[in-house]
Amino acid sequence: MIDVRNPADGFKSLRARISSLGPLADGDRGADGAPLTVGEWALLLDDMIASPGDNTEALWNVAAPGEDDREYDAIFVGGGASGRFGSAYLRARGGRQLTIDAWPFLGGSCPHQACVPHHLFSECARELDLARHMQGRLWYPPFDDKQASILEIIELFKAGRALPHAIMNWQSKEQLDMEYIVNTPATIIDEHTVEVDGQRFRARNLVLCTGATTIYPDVPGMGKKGIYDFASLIEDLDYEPNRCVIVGGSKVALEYGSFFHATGCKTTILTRSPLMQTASLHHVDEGLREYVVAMMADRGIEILVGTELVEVLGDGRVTGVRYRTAEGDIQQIDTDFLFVGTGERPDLSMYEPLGLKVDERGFVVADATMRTSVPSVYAAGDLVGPPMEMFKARKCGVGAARNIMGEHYEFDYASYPDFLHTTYEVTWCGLSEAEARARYSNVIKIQMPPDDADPESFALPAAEGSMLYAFTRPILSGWLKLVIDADSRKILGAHHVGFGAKDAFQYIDYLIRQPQGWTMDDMAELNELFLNPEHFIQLCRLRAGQLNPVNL
Ligand code: KPC
Repeated sequence: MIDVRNPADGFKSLRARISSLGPLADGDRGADGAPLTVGEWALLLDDMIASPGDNTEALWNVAAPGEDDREYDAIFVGGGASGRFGSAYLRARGGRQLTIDAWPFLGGSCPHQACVPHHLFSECARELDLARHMQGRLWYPPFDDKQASILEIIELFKAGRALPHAIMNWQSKEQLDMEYIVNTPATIIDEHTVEVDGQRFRARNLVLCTGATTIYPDVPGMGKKGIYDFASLIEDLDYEPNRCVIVGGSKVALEYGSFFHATGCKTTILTRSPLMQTASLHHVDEGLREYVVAMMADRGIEILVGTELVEVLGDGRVTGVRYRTAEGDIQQIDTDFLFVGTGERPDLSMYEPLGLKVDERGFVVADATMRTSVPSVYAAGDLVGPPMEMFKARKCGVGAARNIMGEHYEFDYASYPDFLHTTYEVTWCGLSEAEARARYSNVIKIQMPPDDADPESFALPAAEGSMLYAFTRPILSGWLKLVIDADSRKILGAHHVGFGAKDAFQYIDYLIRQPQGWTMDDMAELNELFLNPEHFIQLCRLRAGQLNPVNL
């Protein structure tokens, strides 16, 4: 073990080792006798991630005897978004926690393999899309897609990911006052006891936060080289793919497919259900869906709906796939890269001693207080099922912490704002137009472009980040819709395609879900920062004078 709290062990000897790993900027070098800085953590973690075999010692950040001898209120098994936020909240409430992670850093898969690289890829997809579209105009050079490399972007990410990891370890220790042990797995002994790095720890409660991993379709040829999911893509890709096939119609499939294709790697998506009509996405407006899918097809992505992967071809390495079409024929695509986006499930084998109740899909059953079927055991994040989203993971962890600390707190995540990225940012909340019409008799919408416009020549929304499209090919400049109950004037749903609206949707969702609702007149009273990405404020104001509002 390495005790990162201990000045002799953690500060002094570790600092000497860190210094040997690479150069440190002056601002990153910690003073003698002071805890590790973010820069020092980054060098250490970079080395631990790159050479796990040479870095098998656990990092201990645990109170020494006499420093805090209280019983632990909770052990968080897994230090990702749920475990870290739950731990921080419990600690802030005056409790005592211990967080354990098999990786050498806290923060989980988000900064290591999931949300952070995904956002880097989506930004690349947007930039590449613009560069390709604008090539030869203004200052844009001819677009050479041979210069856009999936492998190079992944390597860029891997070279930089130790920094966010370092911030998580540093912040959790120095600012949030958490106790943790990382770089070692936890073994569950019973509902109060966990063994870590050869030592047993006992707590009033356990909070299980170990996430989920991609499930691969059970078809012949699945073990070959050249098959990746979002995690193994980061860790294992070692060649530049020439042709991509994606199996699955999940958010991950749309997002990664848009990125791969934008780099010039021709991409085909094999999906059973139409994109964005899968059970995992709720409240998707059909107009928004049609625009998103049409714009993916416009860019040349092949989307084969109603299809099923039947075999992966190749001798050791993928050379093609065979799939069944909607009509029942068997077809083949030659490819050197198969990406799996068919959803995720947790591995619960480590929890066998607990005898937890599990649902029919394989997720841990937990109630709204995050309690599992075992009274002192809570579960949080991807372990309890969809949505596999950051807000849910973090708030589940916090919910468990609040209940453990004596508050009765229920977290209902049945309704939430949602988003994905293609080459656009796509955001939505509340009801789709069809859902609103099924529930209310007098629904109007504010939409751009309107249904009767020719979107190829209707140069709006021209939202922020799509102005260049608006002035070159208006249909590419985005799409928006606000759904309103004309009788009460309450906003029922908001739907947007175009860059920059995600921030606003966090707040719009909260406001329209208030018990008293939020009206188009309330929206019209806001002060827009013009030009703004989603135009909703000024468009509501244009209609707010009408006693009986009609479509815009
Ligand atoms: C940079 C960043 O916030 C992504 S990593 C988040 C991990 S955690 O704060 O534990 O949810």
